[in-house]
Amino acid sequence: MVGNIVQAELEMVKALLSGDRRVVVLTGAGVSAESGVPTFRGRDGLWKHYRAEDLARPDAFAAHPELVWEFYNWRRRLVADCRPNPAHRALAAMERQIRNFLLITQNVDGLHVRAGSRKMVEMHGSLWQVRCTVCTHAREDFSELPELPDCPVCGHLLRPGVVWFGEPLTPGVLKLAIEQIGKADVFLSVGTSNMVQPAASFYQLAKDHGAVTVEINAEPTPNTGFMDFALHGPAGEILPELAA
Ligand code: BV8
Ligand code: ZN
Repeated sequence: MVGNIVQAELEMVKALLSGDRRVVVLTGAGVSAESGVPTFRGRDGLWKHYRAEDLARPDAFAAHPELVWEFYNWRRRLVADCRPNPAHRALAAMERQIRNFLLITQNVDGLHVRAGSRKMVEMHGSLWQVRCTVCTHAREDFSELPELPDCPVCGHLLRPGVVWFGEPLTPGVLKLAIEQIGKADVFLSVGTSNMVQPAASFYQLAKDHGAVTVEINAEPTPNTGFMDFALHGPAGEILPELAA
């Protein structure tokens, strides 16, 4: 029993994750909450009196590059001290147990990789990526970067290697997500408020294809009513029950 979730529901969802079914999992910030990473829209907010949506934007970076970089450097330092939690580890275990498995994460904290997930896509990029605002220079960089770094190739400003609001997703990433979700037998949405597009509409792609849809979240979201199962509680407690 997890919280007030009916054991029978847990067992039914667990049974779906066996055999040769194609499973796609979408995760959001709620999966990292138990690692101490602040969510976007939760009570703890993300940073002082700013909303992430006001800083995670190209126009904010163009107007105040140092301020936006401070926001990302602060998050890099915060996340560097966080550890994957049982939710991340359960998803890495699922990947080993289920032959046809793909994890699509909205998160940029890199905790799924650190937990051992490999069959995955970071659809919004990563805090640990930096790329040039002008040339094609891009790199993974785990070092302390207190100042906004310059490009070692062309000297222009670097930027965080994430997808900002108002920016398109990397075409290949979106194509892979749509392809794989369109073939899924089971679609799990875990730890996301389903407020950000296109991720918030992925469940519909799965449903249209006849997949069974499952929401695992601390609280209901706008998609809850459309899902076949809704398991509300901490991902760090529910996912290990499904991966056991
Ligand atoms: C796009 C990287 C099109 C940055 C992120 C005007 C112009 C253009 C586009 C738009 C527009 N108006 C709206 C849009 C679409 C826009 C959008 O959706 N806006 C929203 C705010 C309305 N989307 C975009 O702009 C996307 N691009 O549409 O491109 C296009 C095409 C061509 C040309 C130009 C444009 C790009 C969106 C990507 C934005 N970048 N991140 C950064 O991180 O700094 S999104 C950001 O939000 C994070 O990645 C985060 O993951 C994501 C979603 O949030 P959640 O993960 O759901 O987190 P949240 O806090 O909301 O919820 C957490 C949940 O967990 C809660 O429900 C909570 O209850 C639960 N929870 C908490 N603890 C637990 C738990 N659950 C389980 N266990 C727990 N312990
Ligand atoms: Zn450059």
